[in-house]
Amino acid sequence: MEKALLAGVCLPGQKLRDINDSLDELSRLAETAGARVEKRIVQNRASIDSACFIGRGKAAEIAALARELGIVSIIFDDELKPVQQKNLEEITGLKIIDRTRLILDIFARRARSKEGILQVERAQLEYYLPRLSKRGLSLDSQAGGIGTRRGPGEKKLEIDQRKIRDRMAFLDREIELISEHRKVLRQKRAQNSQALISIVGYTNAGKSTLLNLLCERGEIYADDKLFATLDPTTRQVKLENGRTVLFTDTVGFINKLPHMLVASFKATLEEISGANCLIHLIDASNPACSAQEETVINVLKELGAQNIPMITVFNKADLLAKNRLERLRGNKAIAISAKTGEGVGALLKAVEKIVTPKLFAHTLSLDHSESALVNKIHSISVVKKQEYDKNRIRLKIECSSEQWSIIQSILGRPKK
Ligand SMILES: Nc1nc2c(ncn2[C@@H]2O[C@H](COP(=O)(O)OP(=O)(O)OP(=O)(O)O)[C@@H](O)[C@H]2O)c(=O)[nH]1
Ligand SMILES: [Mg+2]
Repeated sequence: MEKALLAGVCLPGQKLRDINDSLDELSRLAETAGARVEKRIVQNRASIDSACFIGRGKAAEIAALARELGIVSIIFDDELKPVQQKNLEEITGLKIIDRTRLILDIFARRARSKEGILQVERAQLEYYLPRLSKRGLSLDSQAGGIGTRRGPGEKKLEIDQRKIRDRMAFLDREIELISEHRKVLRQKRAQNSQALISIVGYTNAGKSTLLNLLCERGEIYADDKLFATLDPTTRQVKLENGRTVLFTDTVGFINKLPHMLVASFKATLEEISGANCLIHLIDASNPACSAQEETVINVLKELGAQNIPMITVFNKADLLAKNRLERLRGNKAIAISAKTGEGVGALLKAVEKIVTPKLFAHTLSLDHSESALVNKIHSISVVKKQEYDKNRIRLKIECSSEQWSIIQSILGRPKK
């Protein structure tokens, strides 16, 4: 494993505790990418140095220390400007990686679907483009991430500026097609009155674990890793009232989420902005959970999803002290454990309340020649009573106004 040093800056008004929480997270990101963190350094500064991010002297000091400890890369907790990165490389002679690059590399390793791979590549190219030297992108800086193992989303990127621009335009068109396709799927679901519930939250909050629990299949990849999930997964779940709804688990958010990822993951993130209801899952056992909650709310605003009905859910209740759990529940919060299933019934009730449309009672009287339609009516509405007499099949049903229109069109005429 390659050794790395983490570097952060503490500006006036910032709390050292928050900087340390952020470095803890950076450390997990670095480990996920395959590095071993040997040391962290935080510099107190009045402002960011426009040329080197940290002071030039500090950079030289870090380089000397790194050499002594056999460290090969310095990872900065913020996105560096291209010029800062270049200057730091020159001063230290070491690999300079920033938070954005680290996250992009992890995304590239995790991407499995065509959609994920295209979107990651689009974000990577946007990151690399302003970092190209006149000579073109040096292969060094392209291979300059942590480790050498390549994932399916990681490929050798184009090195010519013009070619990169062409490729980005091509990717934009492909992503637009995926986005259109997803839109059609969402419209179809809406026509079938199937509600879409999107599980959102900070990375590692337990979103995939919850979806596994809900669909009782246990096949969705969940792991104690950051960005375990990139591709959205949708599963049908039957609520207690018999209604079938769809739950989607999608990519998690993180503090300082690179803007190019939000932009290029458009197709994936529309599963959130097109949902009927959001479950905001919070890892209540994480000491930084309030800051994480705020980050998620801000990203949701960026996606234009702030007005979708949202249920806030505190997860990992099994790890919480009893008094904390009692306090949460005393405040009427929904606290669950996606691991043990505790509290999940209350969550499903809350979902049911939001997504269940107003139902109306109707009576249908069908001819025996129309008996083939009875199964269809069952699949669309809740059949309360079904009777056969000599001449007719009589049904008492409950359904929404949209479902009633569908039933009427199936029967080919208004039928009372
Ligand atoms: N103790 C405990 N662990 C949990 C619970 N829910 C999830 N976990 C663990 O938390 C880790 C992350 O879970 P995931 O379901 O992969 O989290 P995620 O939100 O999908 O994460 P990303 O896909 O990375 O965004 C895993 O190790 C889970 O086993 C819970 O209720 N209690
Ligand atoms: Mg996941």
